[in-house]
Amino acid sequence: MTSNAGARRFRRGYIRVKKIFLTGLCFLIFAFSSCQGKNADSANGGEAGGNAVNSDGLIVVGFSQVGAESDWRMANTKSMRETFTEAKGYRLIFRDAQQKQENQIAAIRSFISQKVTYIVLAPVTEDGWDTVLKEAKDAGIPVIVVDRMIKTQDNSLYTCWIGADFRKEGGTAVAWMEKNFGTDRRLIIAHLQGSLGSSAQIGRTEGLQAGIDKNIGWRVAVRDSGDFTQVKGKEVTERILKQYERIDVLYCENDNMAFGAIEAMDAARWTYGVNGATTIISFDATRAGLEATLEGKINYNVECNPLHGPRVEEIIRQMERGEIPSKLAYVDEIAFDAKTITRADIDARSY
Ligand code: GYE
Repeated sequence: MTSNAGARRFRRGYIRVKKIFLTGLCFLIFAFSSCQGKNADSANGGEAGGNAVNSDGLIVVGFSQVGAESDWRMANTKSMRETFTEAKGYRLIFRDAQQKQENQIAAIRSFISQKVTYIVLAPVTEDGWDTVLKEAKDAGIPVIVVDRMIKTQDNSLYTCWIGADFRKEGGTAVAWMEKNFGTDRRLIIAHLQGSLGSSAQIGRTEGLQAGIDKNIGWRVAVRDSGDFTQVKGKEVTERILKQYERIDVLYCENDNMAFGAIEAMDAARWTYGVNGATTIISFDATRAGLEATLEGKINYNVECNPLHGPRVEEIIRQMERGEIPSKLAYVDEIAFDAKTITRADIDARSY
């Protein structure tokens, strides 16, 4: 009996020790795994949360720029570079895509792997961004689209957009043409388009097309892309001047292509501008564009404002404060007529 009671006591003690040991083990496993979980969260959430700063305490902005194809673009790059400086608390990683979408996609992927705080994208074309922007979204990096727009079914792929109303710019040019030429007079138009598939081209072309659809006398004799550059604008115009004897309006989708067209016209002794046979309409109204307008070479120049740096910074400031910026924001713009522009208008230009 005695030995049986001793054995029972021993077994009860053994079970108690085993219970304590197992509870302790469970506790240790639980503590270890939840601790692991926390580390994993902070690796994703902390670094990819969109508000991370780098080790110097700077906000890192990866900016994928279209290229350096025009005066407008150079002014836009300058505005971004002057805004996102270390003195103001930023580190800017600038990538020039040389007008190629594949370079922009590669730039965005490198921004993601560098874990930048914000991605700023000036897209070359509207289509083809879903895959890479999904990658940015999955990494938790906000994407601010600037200047041209993107086309996507999923609006959550970008935080917001800021830029110009290109369709309205085209409409402004058409209203001026209607005022100066009337709506049913026969009007032969040559149309120099920007980079095909870019919002600036699409909107300015749609604006003109609406005028053509409405005004029976107007006809586009020729339409070709000069890719927003002076060199291509010149080449295309040279071809047009060889093919056509009469062009009433050259509708040129930016200043640099207009400069190229002017070179071609000068070489061909073709008259243009306020005293010539061909009226030139241009877009951007950069300083050089306004000089050409004041000289009477460009008849009408519709402004497109490139100073987006401070606007993008304001969006980032809002987000840093935890506010949600407006999804779409349009910049106000005006236009200049060669007959009324003054030197003071040009002096007031900062780009
Ligand atoms: O008009 C042109 C530039 O997207 C608004 O791109 C911009 C356009 C601008 O190359 O000059």
